[in-house]
Amino acid sequence: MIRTFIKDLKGQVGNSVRLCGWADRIRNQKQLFFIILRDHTGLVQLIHEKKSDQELTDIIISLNRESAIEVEGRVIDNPQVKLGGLEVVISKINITGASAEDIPIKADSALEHRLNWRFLDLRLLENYLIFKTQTVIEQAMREHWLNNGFIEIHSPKLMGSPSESGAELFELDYFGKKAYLAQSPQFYKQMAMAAGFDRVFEIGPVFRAEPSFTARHATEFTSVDIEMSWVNSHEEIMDFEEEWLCYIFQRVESQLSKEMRSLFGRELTIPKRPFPRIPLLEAKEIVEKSGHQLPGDKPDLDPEGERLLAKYVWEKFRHEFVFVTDYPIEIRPFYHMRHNNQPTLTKSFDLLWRGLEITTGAQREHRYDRLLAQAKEKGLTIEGIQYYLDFFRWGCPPHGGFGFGLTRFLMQMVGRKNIREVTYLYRGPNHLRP
Ligand code: AMO
Repeated sequence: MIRTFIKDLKGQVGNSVRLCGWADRIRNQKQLFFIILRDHTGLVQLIHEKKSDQELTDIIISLNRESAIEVEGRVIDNPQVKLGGLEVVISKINITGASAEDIPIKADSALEHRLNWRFLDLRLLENYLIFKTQTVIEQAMREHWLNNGFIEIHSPKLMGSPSESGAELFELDYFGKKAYLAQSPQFYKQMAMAAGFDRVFEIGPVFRAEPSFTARHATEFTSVDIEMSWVNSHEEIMDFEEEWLCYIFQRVESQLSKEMRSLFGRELTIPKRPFPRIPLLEAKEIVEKSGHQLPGDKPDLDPEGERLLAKYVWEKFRHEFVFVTDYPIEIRPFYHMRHNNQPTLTKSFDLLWRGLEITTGAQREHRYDRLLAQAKEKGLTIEGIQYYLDFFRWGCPPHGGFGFGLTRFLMQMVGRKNIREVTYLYRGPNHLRP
């Protein structure tokens, strides 16, 4: 008999079906057994009358919660059953993977404990929906890129020299030489512009040796990167990102809104264009006016500043997104292009969603002499990055792009407070297993 998914049972009333899943709950009553069966598509009530079949009764007596089972039975209408108004009368049951009696986690176990038993934690249907949402997000991203002339690249994650600054680098022994894990595909996506690929994207892992324990930092995460040629400013990159994000929202809304509402209690609002854009200098004034003193040594917004800015933007524009633009050169990498008329400011931006930074982007400096001067000014060892600087010596078009934290975006999309909850297997300073 072919397998039926629980979500499709409605169309099978009166028929015999084969179901595969986990014994979510088992209720042993005087004359009846009730089993709630779970597969990745939902939950259904199974029922067995004890005296009808002793052999079946014996099997069910031995069944532990969370065992993997295959069941055959007849689907019957029962409006009193809360789970979909139907139930399945068991005719055959096969315990294909018995579960040990003591399940090491409970629904209310602490997050750290649940992460140690991630395979069990992921069995929750809400957790499955997180990764289903991620799948739809990535599919939508790709659709939009393909409709707009992008091609996909896979750049190496083993590098002979750092891709961003020297900090946050994982170093490893590479046949007796030093190698590094890529912190970003930055240099290699720009190489595609020098190669004439025009528009590229990559979804892949990046590594940051940040000894950070916050709810929004991981040492390995999935970065979504794009780079596009023949742009005249960072404004065009922001325009592109807005359009791309709205497309993603529409796809998630049309495919998953019902499930998101019932499992996450979340209503999605498709953001309106244009998204507000505020230069960093002005953003800092807004934050300080609302009574928060920014730390003097770092010319950036701190997390509290980002939260207050989001509050201001919501009150003023009723918008959950804000682009913060024109960062000073001290806090931007050497490859960001500078404003012609204001050479201490870069043509760059961050995108915040409800106060969380999800993107960094910029127009890049593609003029060799200027790029070299900017690298020297930042104190970089030119020898190590000469291969990168060479990209700009034989005809490179003006270009720009962004890096987007997929996990952070997903966190906001599904309304979770911690990056650990939306990462399949989180990697942090204290997390290398499972
Ligand atoms: P940046 O370093 O800002 O920029 O990274 C881009 C985006 O990645 C996410 N992010 C993180 N997510 C989880 N854990 C972390 N430790 C972490 N660090 C960053 C954020 C961030 O906005 N090369 C540039 C991008 C570019 O200019 O194209 C870069 O890597 O969402």
